[in-house]
Amino acid sequence: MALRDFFGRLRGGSAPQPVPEHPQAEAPAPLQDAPLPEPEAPPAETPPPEAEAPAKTGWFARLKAGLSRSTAKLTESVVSLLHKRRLDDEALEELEETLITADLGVAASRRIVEGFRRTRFGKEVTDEEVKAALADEIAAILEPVAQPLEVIPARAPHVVLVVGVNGTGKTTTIAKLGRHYAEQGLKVGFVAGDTFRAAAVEQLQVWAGRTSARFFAPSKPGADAAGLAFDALSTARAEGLDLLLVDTAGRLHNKSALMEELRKIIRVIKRVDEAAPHSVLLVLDATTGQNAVQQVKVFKEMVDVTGLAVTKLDGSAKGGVVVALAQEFGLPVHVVGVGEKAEDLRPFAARDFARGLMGLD
Ligand SMILES: Nc1nc2c(ncn2[C@@H]2O[C@H](COP(=O)(O)OP(=O)(O)OP(=O)(O)O)[C@@H](O)[C@H]2O)c(=O)[nH]1
Ligand SMILES: [Mg+2]
Repeated sequence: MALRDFFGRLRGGSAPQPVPEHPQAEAPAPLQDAPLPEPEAPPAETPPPEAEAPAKTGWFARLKAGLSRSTAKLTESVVSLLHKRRLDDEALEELEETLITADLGVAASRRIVEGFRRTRFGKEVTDEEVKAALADEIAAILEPVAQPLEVIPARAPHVVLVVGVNGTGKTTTIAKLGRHYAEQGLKVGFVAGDTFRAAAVEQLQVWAGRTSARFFAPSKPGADAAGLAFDALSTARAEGLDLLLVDTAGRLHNKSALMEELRKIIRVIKRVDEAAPHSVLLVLDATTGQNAVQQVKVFKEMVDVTGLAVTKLDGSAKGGVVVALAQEFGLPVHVVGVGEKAEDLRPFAARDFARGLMGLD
């Protein structure tokens, strides 16, 4: 499988360039004040034929390392629960409770256990079998939602509105996506729609500089975000940008104010392009566990969310929530974040994720 190009299909534009990874160059300092990785070595013109293998290993190792806390919590309890034990009703009930405790959600946990019951009931299973069978059940839930973000440059530009509560990783995700698509040769623009906080505008501006993205800043702090988005999209059209990523404020003083602001942005950009925004990406922080489920409900009421990005799967013991999200909403999960470096934002691969969650290779 080509791991490099499943970030997003590009349609209607020039063919996507391969984006070689540089596992050997992954030592940027942790992001602090200026949350930026050092620019990496430019992509090699012709990746060596063996480049695929290290890339896969590098990414999967990072995913597994990122998920390790979730994995430890989940697999240890599952294995100790079922070790040398026949799979009877009581064992399966306990398994269901364990999965719920690991943030997989009630519906998904039930579904996984039912699948497990069909194939294994009454049997004694080895630890490895348990993990592999659970990973298969989890992958079956995740597969339908593992869909790349589809960017169509012919939309000139494809507009992605990025929403989510504050601190989930919206700005960082915009920066990482922007860099990825810029490396593929797209002309990218960032809109600093979180206009109230000067620091938020600066953060995005720094990223724009590093990514050579066109940057659209508010005229003054607290300027109308919708007006800014309107101007940015008009200019982006005139300048022939391919992709416009619009940042938004995570928190206004209350929910209805936030809803009003987001709806106004959408209303206003539709005056420039009726089909925009082409994607509404909701960014969720995995460390919040079940709270992420609640956030999807709230944002779905506000705007037409088209897909999810789940960040901070590293350092979270709550990676299982991705399974709950998939089961409950069926929304595409486009990308996952397993660290602060640019290459730590990755396409969501169902099987890798399911196996990583169960601690399998
Ligand atoms: N460990 C880890 N940190 C992340 C990840 N994604 C984002 N972060 C960090 O989370 C913090 C918040 O990220 P931002 O991108 O500023 O979040 P935001 O949603 O824009 O926040 P507001 O603008 O305050 O609403 C930053 O310190 C990021 O570096 C990730 O996948 N893993
Ligand atoms: Mg932000």
